[in-house]
Amino acid sequence: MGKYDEGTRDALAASFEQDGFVVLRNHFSRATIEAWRDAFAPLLQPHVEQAREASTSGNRGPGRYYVTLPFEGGFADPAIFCDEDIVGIVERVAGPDPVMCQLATDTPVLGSVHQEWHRDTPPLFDDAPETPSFQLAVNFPLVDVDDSNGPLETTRGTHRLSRDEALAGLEAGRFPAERVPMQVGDVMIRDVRGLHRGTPNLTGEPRPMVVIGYSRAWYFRPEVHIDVPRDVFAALPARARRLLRFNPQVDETARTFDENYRQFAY
Ligand SMILES: O=C(O)CCC(=O)C(=O)O
Repeated sequence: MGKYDEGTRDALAASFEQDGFVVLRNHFSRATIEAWRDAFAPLLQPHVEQAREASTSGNRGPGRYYVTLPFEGGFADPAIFCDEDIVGIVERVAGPDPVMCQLATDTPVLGSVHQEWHRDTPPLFDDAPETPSFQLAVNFPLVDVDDSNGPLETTRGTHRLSRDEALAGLEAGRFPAERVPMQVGDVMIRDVRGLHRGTPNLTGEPRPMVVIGYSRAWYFRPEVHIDVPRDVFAALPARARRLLRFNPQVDETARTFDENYRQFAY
């Protein structure tokens, strides 16, 4: 049981088709997301310390951290990654039987700057940018996000254009930049080809944004994966297990500080 009926999911998918993203307001409970925030804080800290020791700041550009989440505890809750409304919309825009391929966070801290405008993936086929969606990101913040702490800045309708066309349209004002403030509990579903960028976090508090990646049934992204502990996998409902089918199963999750998903901007 989701929150939305089939007609509402159809309407949200239609809005996605047009804009390249859709925001579900107040979708998850604040208590659930605050538990994620509390579990996330100790995972970020070693990355910040490692960067400080190396006299840098950020593993994803200045003041910006990409941190993979271990697939365990609340982070492996099928009520989140297998949410019926979210998967219902993902299936409408990226086809039936999708694959979940990524569970991570993007966190700008004080000292972060504007990213370059970018998309997260190249087109599926050279010179054919208008293909239907094949790679989606589901984003939700672990803190309230407003102009002060680095809201995502995006554009509407650039997800099925070439990079050059999208950038020219942005420059000419045809696709105006739009900041997306989000409250804890809000969820954004976006085509990763939409032109977007991170903005600076001007506060002393990190701004973690979860990213769950979903791909078309046949699309495999070797640059990301989720280590799924066998015992966690075995306890999941069938639909959740199916979503995770391309991921390796492991005895236990690794705590690695070597984030190797570095090539993310196209
Ligand atoms: O965290 C954000 O607001 C955007 C991050 C982003 O677009 C990226 O790192 O690719």
